[in-house]
Amino acid sequence: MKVPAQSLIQALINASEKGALIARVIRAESALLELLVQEKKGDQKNYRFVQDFKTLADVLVQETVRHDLSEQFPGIGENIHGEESNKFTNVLGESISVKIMKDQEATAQLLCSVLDDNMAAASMLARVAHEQVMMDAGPKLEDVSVELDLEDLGVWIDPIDSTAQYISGECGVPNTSGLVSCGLQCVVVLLGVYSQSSGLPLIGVCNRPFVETNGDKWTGHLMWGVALNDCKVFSLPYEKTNNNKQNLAVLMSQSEKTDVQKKFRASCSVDHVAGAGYKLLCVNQGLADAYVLSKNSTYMWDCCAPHAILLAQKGGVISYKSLCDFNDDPSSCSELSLTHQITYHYDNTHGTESQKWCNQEGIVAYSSLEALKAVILANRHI
Ligand code: 2IP
Ligand code: CA
Repeated sequence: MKVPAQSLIQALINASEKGALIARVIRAESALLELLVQEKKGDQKNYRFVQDFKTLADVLVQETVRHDLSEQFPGIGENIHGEESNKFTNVLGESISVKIMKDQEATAQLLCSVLDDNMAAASMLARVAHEQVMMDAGPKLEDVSVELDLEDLGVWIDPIDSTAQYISGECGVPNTSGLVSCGLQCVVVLLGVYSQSSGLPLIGVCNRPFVETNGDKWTGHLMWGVALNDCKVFSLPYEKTNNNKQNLAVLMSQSEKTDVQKKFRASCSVDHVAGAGYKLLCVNQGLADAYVLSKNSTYMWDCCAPHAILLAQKGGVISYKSLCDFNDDPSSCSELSLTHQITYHYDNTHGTESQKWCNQEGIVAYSSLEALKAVILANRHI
């Protein structure tokens, strides 16, 4: 069945905004947040963290998106993959699958059993999950006139990227380039649509629930993009905001290998900010030219949405390995960009459950071919 890309983008935007609302409501009630945090166990553990958290916020956002998209696009639900499993174990040791029920009352009842009979909290969450949310996509949406084959679509959701920042709840401070190194501002709800046949990302919606605060309430910001054959559209006019930097502005994880950091520092300005999604989004927004990660610590749900926006901007995401393997003249990197984009449809079957879906060979996100060329040169620096 063919569906207009315009209506799918609008539905994704609305769903991401509902996710952002849930994230804000839970954060506003700190006692509730503490109540909701459960430690990840076994296979679901992201090995880099001593403690990793699975929050009800994550699961609730993911299941709300699944529910809302499925209502409008029947059948898409089976092809929606999220970072989280929707299974929760309550204090009585009962295993409960969190899902959005047919009405608010039924959802509240279900959540109540996860929340140790705290009906007040359950009702509050159920109310937001069933709210009608409509968000303006901006004038660029009218430029999207293509249709999509619904059966070919898959969706990756990262309900709350930068979970650690979300839980610690600090308010970060932007530096002079506009980058926020840590804090709630690094949290992003990521919804990415890809083609099951090509594996390439098609649509991305990145919603930051916490951008500005008056000390009491937070407001957010959203960016979307679509890259479908000749239809390449994104929500913001692309303004390169790091013009004051003479060197290539590269983002890296705090935990990036020291030799890789050293190599890039020799010719680039290197910054650390939290969150894989936020780092990618900073490249989308022109706050950085590239994000380089040599390790396998990002996942498909982290990258799919901002990757689609980068493709709309004529940038992209390739693996760090393919960057290192590229021996040709850097000015011919358009071929590399054309043939080596990261794809989202195959798992790494040998890994544990969470390692299956990681970007095994690292990633390099770049805002343009010129940025990719500069990254290739910087990476060759001895
Ligand atoms: C994490 C989160 C981390 C990131 C890691 C992601 O996702 O974005 O911040 O590490 O790669 O998988 P780093 O900040 O070092 O780049 P989540 O918070 O959803 O587990
Ligand atoms: Ca993540």
